[in-house]
Amino acid sequence: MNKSEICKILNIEYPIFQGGMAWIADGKLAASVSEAGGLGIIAGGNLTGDAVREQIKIARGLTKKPIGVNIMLLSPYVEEIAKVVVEEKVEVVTTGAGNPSKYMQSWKDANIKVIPVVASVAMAKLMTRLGATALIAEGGESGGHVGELTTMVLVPQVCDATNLPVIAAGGIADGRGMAAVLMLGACGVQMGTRFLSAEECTIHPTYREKILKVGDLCTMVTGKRSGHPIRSLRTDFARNYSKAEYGGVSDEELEQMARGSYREAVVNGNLNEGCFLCGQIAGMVNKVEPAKDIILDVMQGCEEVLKRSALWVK
Ligand code: TUI
Repeated sequence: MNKSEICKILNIEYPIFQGGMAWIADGKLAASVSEAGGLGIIAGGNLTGDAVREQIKIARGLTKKPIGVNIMLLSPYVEEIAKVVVEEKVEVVTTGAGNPSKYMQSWKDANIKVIPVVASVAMAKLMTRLGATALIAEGGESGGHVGELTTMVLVPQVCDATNLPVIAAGGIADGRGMAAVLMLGACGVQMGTRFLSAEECTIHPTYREKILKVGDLCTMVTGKRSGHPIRSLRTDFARNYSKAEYGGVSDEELEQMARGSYREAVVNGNLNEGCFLCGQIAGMVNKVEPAKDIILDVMQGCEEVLKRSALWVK
């Protein structure tokens, strides 16, 4: 395949980002993706600034290639992480779950390439105006915090609203998905759920087994009442949370149920108290393999369908 514009801007080989999955995307996973030619991204999640710094150092010990840090804007440690990425001279910052406006100038001053996740055209326009390097347009098929729109409708509208390179995310796990979003105007993809099956991804065996086994209807969205909708596996925990949400349980009790639930899933594989974040595409993730093989499989699959696509025209 020809080189994507985002590869030239970021100095990477393949236009594939690994999503900054909270509690999951550590320095080891990020380094393996970057080393394989994609962009590995360390999840800031709810880590402290120093914990993020430690993961950056781990990644730097494993690869010389560019790496990214995702800053989850609802984190209580967002201010310290915003400084750590500058001090550690991280090449790329992605943001999620909010508006990163107040940090953009300081990152740009440090020559960091800033690539916010947007879930609406309005946010895409604002980020373009504030000098973002590129945008990640993430549809609600993704795992974790989701916006209103699907990838299919968000990506072309974001592409029309900006002159920046657009990376598509949400519901993409193979070459067909990648080819499809290239048709919508994107120049690359971000995948989270597919990388849950990477050999280098450290999650509890129960989490891993679920991802490999589940089918098309495996996820649900909870948390709409709190204003922070979250897509996760349809487990007993998610069903109970949903019942509580619509059954008049107090905000405090709901908060108590959710507290620590991402970590509980990733570290302890606890199906009763853990929230297993997962995208709708998990039904297509069936095999554990090195991050490198995942990237090559998606690139080869994409090239194959793009070549065949010429058959549609006279
Ligand atoms: O951020 C994600 N996915 C996530 S974050 C997360 S941890 C979390 N903890 C507590 C509450 C909520 C989440 C788990 N998964 N994806 C990127 C993403 N960003 N998806 C949607 C958005 C988004 C939504 C609204 C980005 C900007 C935005 O702007 C709203 C505004 O106007 O401030």
